[in-house]
Order: sequence, then structure tokens, then C-alpha cells
Amino acid sequence: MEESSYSEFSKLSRRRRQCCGRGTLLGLLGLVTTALWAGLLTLLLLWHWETVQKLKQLEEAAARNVSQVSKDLERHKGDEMTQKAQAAKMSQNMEKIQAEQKTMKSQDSELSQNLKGLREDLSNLHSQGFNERHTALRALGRLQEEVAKLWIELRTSNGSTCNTCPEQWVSFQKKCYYFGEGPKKWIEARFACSKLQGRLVSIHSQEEQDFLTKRANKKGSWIGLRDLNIEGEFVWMDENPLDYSNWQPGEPNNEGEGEDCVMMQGSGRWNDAFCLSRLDGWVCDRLATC
Ligand code: MMA
Ligand code: CA
Repeated sequence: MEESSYSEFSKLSRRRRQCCGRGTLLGLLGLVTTALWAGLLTLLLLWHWETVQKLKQLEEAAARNVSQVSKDLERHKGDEMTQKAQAAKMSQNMEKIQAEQKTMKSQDSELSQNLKGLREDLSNLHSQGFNERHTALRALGRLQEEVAKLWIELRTSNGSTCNTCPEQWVSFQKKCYYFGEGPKKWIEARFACSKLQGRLVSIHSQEEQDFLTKRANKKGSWIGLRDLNIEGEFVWMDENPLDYSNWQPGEPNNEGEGEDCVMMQGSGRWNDAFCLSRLDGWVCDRLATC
């Protein structure tokens, strides 16, 4: 049994020596090398193919990006053009608005000038109206007084006596007199008389003066004479001319800050005095009724 195993082994070893000679080894080596090369080439090809695929993908992505960018660019160009058109329109509008503004400004200044003119006209009309009204009122006052005087004369000539006076007024000839008391400036005394439907007294005769002297306030009274408008040109409240005077010697002297209102002293003599002085007495007159 042992002998037979050995012989088989030696047979095999012999066969191996026959089968695996130098040529066979070289062939095997060649095969292996070829296989290796083939593998390597396959790998290279695979790598190349992958790279090509990647490149293709990249190319496609790039193309897509480029088309997107060009689209965006076009859109942007479109937007830009629209914006430019809008800007042009806006600047046109702006110019129009500026022109309108200019026109409006000139119209405004024209209007304000017209308004100024109208205001001036109105104020002129007002003052003219006021002056006319004032003149008319004065004329009316004079006419009323004339009518009253004529009426009294008519009634007197018919035998009537026209010496009726309101209560607290004193009758003398054709007039009534009110002897006011209480400190007043000339203008306040004038207002007090007009409130009593009279006016500061006007004196036109010695008889009248004597009558007043007897009754007048001993500390002095305001009378209806003043030279307010023109210095030295005295005017009576009843607007009759200065046909009688009873100045204290040396008066009127327009003393100090100026004296434009006339007072009757306790003696009955007249003195021009400072209009804002407060005198205790003031005398009013009005026509008596029949
Ligand atoms: C006062 C005053 C005048 C008047 C003088 C007269 C000082 O001033 O009453 O009006 O003329 O007296 O001396
Ligand atoms: Ca005086």
C-alpha cells in the first residue's frame, strides 16, 4: 500500500514536470499580463467613460445656465428698456408739471396782484363811502337843525312859546341847558351830552354868556369849542361861526403840550385847556321844543 502511494506521487510529479514547463509558465505569465492589461484598460475605459459622462452633465448644466443667464439678460434688458421708457415718461411728466407750476405761479402772482388791487379799491370805496356817509350825516344834522329852528320861528311867529325842556334841563331863550357835574375829559363830556340828546354848549351872545356865568361850575366847565384840526381855528359844536367870544385876557395861549379844548372858568371867561384834563363841570345845550 505504501509502495503504491509513492509510485502515484512520483507519477504525478512527473506529469507536473511535463505539463508545467518553461513555455507553459511564459504562456501563463502572458495570459496574466494580458488579463492585467485588459483589467487596467477596462478600468481606464470606465474612468474615461465616467469622466465623459460628468463632462457631458457639466456641459449640459453650463448650457442650461448660459441659456438661463441669457434669458435673464434678455429679461433684464427688457426691464431696463421699460424702466428707461418709464423714466423718459416721468421726466416728460415732470417737465409738464414744472411748466404747469410755472404757469400757476405766474397766475398766482397775477391773482394776488389783482386781489391787492381789489383790496385797495375796496378800501378806497370804504373810505370814500365812509367820507360820503359822514358828509351826508353832517349835512342831515345841519338840515334837521335848520328845520327845527324854522319850526320854532314859525311857531313863535304864530304866538306859541317854544321853551319846553326835558326834566333837569334849564330853559333860556330858544335853548335848553344841562349843567353836568363829575370829573370828565373834554371827549367824555361831549359823549355825556350826546347821550342826553344834546351837545357841549355853543355860546353866541353876551346874554347867553351871562346866563351861563350865573349857573356855571365855579371850578370850571367844558364848553363845545375846540381847535383840534387847525391850531388857532376854533370851531363850535353847533357848527355856527365864532360870532361871539369871551376869552380871559392872554388866552388862548396853547400852553404846554398844547391846549385844543376850551373851558369856561368860574368867572365865565374862556381858556383853552389840555383836552385830557378832568374838569368837574360840563355844560350841554339843545333846542327847546314848542
Ligand atoms: C394854566 C392853564 C392854561 C392857562 C394858564 C394861564 C399854567 O397853565 O390853565 O391853560 O393858559 O394857566 O396862566
Ligand atoms: Ca390856555
